[in-house]
Parts: sequence; structure tokens; C-alpha cells
Amino acid sequence: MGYTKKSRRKRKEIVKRYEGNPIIIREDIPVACNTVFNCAATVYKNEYILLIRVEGVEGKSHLWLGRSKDGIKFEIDEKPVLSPSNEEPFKTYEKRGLEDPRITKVDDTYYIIYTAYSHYSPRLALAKTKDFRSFERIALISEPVNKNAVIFPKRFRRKYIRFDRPMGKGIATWISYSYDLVHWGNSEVVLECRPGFWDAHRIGPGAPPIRTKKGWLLIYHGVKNTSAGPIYRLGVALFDLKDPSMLIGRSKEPILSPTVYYERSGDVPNVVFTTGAILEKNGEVKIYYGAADTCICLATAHIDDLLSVCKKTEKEALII
Ligand code: BMA
Repeated sequence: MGYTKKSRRKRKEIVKRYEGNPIIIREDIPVACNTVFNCAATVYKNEYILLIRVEGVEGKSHLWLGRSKDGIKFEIDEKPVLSPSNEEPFKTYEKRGLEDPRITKVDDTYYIIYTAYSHYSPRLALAKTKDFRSFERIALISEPVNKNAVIFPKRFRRKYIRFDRPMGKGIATWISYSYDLVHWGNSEVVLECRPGFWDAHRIGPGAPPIRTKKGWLLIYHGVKNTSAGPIYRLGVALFDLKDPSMLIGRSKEPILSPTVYYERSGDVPNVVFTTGAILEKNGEVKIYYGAADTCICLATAHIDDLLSVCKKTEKEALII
């Protein structure tokens, strides 16, 4: 006898998908494109802003701006705000596109950290805006291979802090420090893969860290390789407020896994990948995420629920 619907156990999920998902699909972009997915998210002058990765029909990614009053229905600009540059030094390193932006407001400036992609592999680049009308590139701020960088929204004794994911043996999330956002150093590992877990093979920062009373909350992605390819899931980790290199706790289980058709099937199946989240005044966290590298979705969670699953863990073993 098979299961009846009634006998199937329902898991209590702390992250709820928006019932109208996906909120942005490629047909919402004013020009023909291959796909639309990972997006930075912020709020500017009472409007939600998404900076969206759109892969053009030629196969390179560009960054497009979307604006919204309610955080759900977005008006997309007529053209991209950042495309592969014609000026050096960016020209060489953005030849294959601009990917996976994250936005952090520090003081009065919105900093956009993105992946500059070329035949040299991905590296980090930084741009800025104050009004979401004009954008200025600042610098290339890492060597390859590096991606998934997030800047903290606060300076620590004049220093900026970022988490990122350089690619080496034992893929981990690192912390680095800078006085000018261009030159970075004192790098150290802060979060490791967990052999045997859902985040066994890769982990990388997702949305820029969110300041809470209990610490800095990081939504990150974790990857488990399977015989049918990788599965990208989301989890949370909590870092010390005064010293973000100190891990306080981490979710044992993922907070979001690809289970719905638009996360299961697309250009890259079995992917939920976030690069932008917004904490509302009522404690709701809006998590914008790319699903199957094909569309943009929204999910929400209460900040207290996300914090409650960040449990103290033993230092995990390095993958050697
Ligand atoms: C990562 C990044 C993301 C992508 C994800 C899943 O390595 O390149 O842009 O969404 O893989 O394919």
C-alpha cells in the first residue's frame, strides 16, 4: 500500500516561499535574453531595488535594475546599468560578463561587489552608486579565482570587512579587511565545508551580513555533489558582532532546498542561490534567490527563526 496524502509528514519550514513565485522571469526583461537569476537587493528612497543578473542571448551576464514599491512586482529598466566594460583594466577581466552582484550600503554609498568573469576565471570587482542612476567602477579587488563576496554594512575601527570564497583546496568562506575597499588583507578562514552534510563540497556567502542583536547573520549557500550533479541549498551562520571572524553558530539543516519545480528544473537544475536579502522593521527577512539559474524567486522568514537555528558547532574538519 502506498502513502496517502494524509499520512505524509509535513515539515515545519521556517522559510516560506512566496506563492506567486517566480517573481521575475526572462520574459520580464525588455530585451530577449537567455535567463535571469541571482540578484542583489536593497532599499533606496522607499523603493526596493534589485540588481539582477541577466544572461544575454550571446551568453554573457549583464546587470539590470528593477524597482518596486512592494518588493514583489518589479519594474525593470530599459537597458542594463552595468555591462562588460570597454575600459581597462575592467575590459580584460569582464570579457565574459558580470555575475552575481551584492549591494551593501556603507555610510551614504551603495557598494556593488560582483564577479568579473573572463578566460582568467572569476575575480572580484567593485562599483558604487549613490542614486541608482549613475554607477562608477572602483577597482578589481581580488585575483582569480574568487567569487561570492559580501561587504559588511559597517566599518570596524575604520576598516571595511568582507567575506568571500577564494577557490583553493578545501573550499571555504574567508574574511578580509581593508582601509580603502581596494587593498585587502589579513585573510583568514571563517566558515568551512562540513564533510557528510548538505554543505559538504562548497560553501559561499550569499546575501551581505545582516546585523542583529545576537550577531551578524549570514545566509550562505552550501553544495553537495551527487552523481547527477551539485545540489545548491541555503543555510545560515552567525558571527560575533564585534569580531565577525568568530563563528558563533550555524544551522545544522538547510533553511531552503530546491524542491519546487522552478528550483528543480532549468538551466542548472537543483539550485537555490541567494545574493540579496532585506530585513524589514517587523522582523521579516525577504530572501531573493535565483532558482535553477533560470528565474528569480522570493521567500520570507522571521529573523528570530533564522537566529534560533544557528546552533553552536564544533570546528568542522577541513577537507584535505
Ligand atoms: C555558482 C555561481 C552562481 C550559480 C551557481 C549555480 O558557482 O556561478 O552564479 O547560480 O553556481 O549554478
